[in-house]
Amino acid sequence: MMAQNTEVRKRPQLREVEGIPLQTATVDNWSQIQKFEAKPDDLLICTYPKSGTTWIQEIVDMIEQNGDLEKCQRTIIQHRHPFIEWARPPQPSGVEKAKAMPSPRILRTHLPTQLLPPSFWENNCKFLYVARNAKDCMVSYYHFQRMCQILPDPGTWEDYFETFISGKVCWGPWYDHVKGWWEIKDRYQILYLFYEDLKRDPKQEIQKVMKFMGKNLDETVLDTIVQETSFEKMKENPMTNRSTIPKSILDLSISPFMRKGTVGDWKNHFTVAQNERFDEIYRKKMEGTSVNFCLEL
Ligand code: PPS
Repeated sequence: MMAQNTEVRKRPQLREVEGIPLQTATVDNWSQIQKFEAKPDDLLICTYPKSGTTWIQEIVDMIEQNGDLEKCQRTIIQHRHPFIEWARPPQPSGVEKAKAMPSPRILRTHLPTQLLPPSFWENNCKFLYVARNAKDCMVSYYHFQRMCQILPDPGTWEDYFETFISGKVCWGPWYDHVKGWWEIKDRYQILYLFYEDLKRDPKQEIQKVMKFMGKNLDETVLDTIVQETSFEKMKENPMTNRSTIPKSILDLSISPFMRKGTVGDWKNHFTVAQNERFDEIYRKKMEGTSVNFCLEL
């Protein structure tokens, strides 16, 4: 019991920027992040947490490397595309890693539109956004926070349900994130994809990404990318499954990072009452937007 309490106390709390909870080191580094100098040929992968970031990163990298899996094995996925708001001193920050990277750069963020460094808009960069339905996101985020020692302890599923619906999770409310990127998608170079579409028809979605990146790959290369970026392959791949991360950061014995990779796992977690309550809140929060999500395949 004592040990459990100590563990809870060791977990960090979040701080806010413009009402959005973020990790303390990110907030401490905020002015450097806001001054980030984007370049016109940057491609920024944007996601709400647990929406398929790792998946789309591997897809983008495989496209970039023309389907050469060996080149994609050069380093773990987290090191391939600098995470611009990442800060964990004394390691180099995401901004510093991006600065050191040769162009054309592929970067990533979980930031909502209102917190993105302005130079991304000023340089009319390309944005690749992946959205996932809120219920599966919540479930995935819950299991992630159970095992991610550098985020707050999620408490019980019932506790976390309340935390998530009120948007008091790292990177803020899901609703505003997906709506924010959706509403500006026709004003900027934004390819807006859905996790559920990637599951249903990976080849078609990968083709969209390929075109967006200005690449043209053979059918056989595309087929290789579809195969190598499947959940099963990525779960076995030490470069994508987070197995090299120290237990003090990600405790994979609590929950694997590559957990289920399905659409509709929320049905194994939501009670009937939680589902009704969620749907009611969702209707209000998502009123007036045309973005639509698929909850089962
Ligand atoms: S993070 O921590 O925000 O970067 O996490 P993120 O990568 O965005 O999301 C993790 C979830 O995506 C699932 N995933 C996949 N699903 C299907 N196919 C592939 N290839 C794939 N790769 C990762 C991963 O399993 C997490 O979802 P859950 O529902 O927890 O399994």
